[in-house]
Amino acid sequence: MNKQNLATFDPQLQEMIRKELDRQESGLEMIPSENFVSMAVLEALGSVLTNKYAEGYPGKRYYGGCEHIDSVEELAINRAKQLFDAEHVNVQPLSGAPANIAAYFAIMEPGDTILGMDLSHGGHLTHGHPVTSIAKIFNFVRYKTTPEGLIDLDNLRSMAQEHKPKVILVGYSAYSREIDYPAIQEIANEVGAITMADIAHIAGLIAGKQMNNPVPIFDVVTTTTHKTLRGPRGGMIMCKQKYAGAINKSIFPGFQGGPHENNIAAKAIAFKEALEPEFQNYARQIKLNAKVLEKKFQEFGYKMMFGGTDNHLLLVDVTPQGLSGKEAEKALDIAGITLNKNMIPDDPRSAMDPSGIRLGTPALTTRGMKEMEMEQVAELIRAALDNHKSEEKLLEVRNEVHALTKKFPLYPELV
Ligand code: DSN
Repeated sequence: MNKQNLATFDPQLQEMIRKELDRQESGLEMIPSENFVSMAVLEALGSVLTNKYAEGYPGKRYYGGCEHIDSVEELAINRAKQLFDAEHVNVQPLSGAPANIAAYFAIMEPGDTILGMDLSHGGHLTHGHPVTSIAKIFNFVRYKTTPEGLIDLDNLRSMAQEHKPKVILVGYSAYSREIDYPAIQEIANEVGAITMADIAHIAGLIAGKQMNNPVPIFDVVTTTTHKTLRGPRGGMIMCKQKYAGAINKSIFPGFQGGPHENNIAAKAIAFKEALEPEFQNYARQIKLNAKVLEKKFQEFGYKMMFGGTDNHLLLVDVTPQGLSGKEAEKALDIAGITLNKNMIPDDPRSAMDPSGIRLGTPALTTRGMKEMEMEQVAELIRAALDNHKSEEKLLEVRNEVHALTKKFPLYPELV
């Protein structure tokens, strides 16, 4: 076995990691699906649990030597159940897309119809975008938001009556409003559909009791664990007991092989962190910070989609500022502010060069930034957008960004 550490064995790679750490430390991370994990989560990810094969589930494995792995996985499951009030939890999905795909196969047959939100209105690729492989297997019918940015329940009801879907899917990756789960469940009951929610973006806000929780109501709920939930990169499925067997079989042996138990241990740590009362303050602050951005953007006259935000993110059409989403992303990148270009509802432009930008507050809130800093962040965004043609001005903004982030050290243990 190689006995050298990373620094001596592979300084080339270590330097790449150091540069990425420096980028994360010195910039303003505003991609709403990103966050910064704790040292305890990092430690579990780098633990010897990565060495172990454990196909199967606790108590029913295809390999020997799983007694400690079983304890780890059971701990993660029990903490997730407590956190979300779930009847059944599968912590093995490798990430959000595999979780969604496995869930579809657990509750549908090929050719079945599923009603999901249009991508440009905030849905996700795995919610049936035609470019995905699953769109060839299931019949995705897409609903949209109203011009005011709401989910039109009357329209959803008539679409459900017309298409008789096997599944109604909610939960979005670029939508900034709350979701009325009981109302959706009522529509599903009327047409005999299974309800599914993908809460990947808002799981931390739900765990922190700042947004409605679909888990006790809906049949199946999928999530990632690395966004607002602030755990390791990974996925999870929660469901009613009646779907437990189908969900488990769909994950393994249906789609995946050996679970990544180092990752599952890191999930268990993130769930313990999210069960602490302090996490509720964190989730509350994410929303307060997003509201400050909303207020400032209103002052600037920015065109916010869905009329603003109830969660951690904002979707802004930057066309009136005289640039595309791609140009805005690039200018902000030069200024040290990281976010992503994004389609706006019924975007006339393409996905690679759309009209909007999507930004959020979970990562900056983890650093300890509050309302006062958000006011400054909004001004920095405006300065970058207003000066997007001047590299010199963008670099001046970058200096201000560095001065701000210096006050909020991220991983002092690692520098
Ligand atoms: N890629 C994630 C996001 O940024 O929203 C969703 O999978």
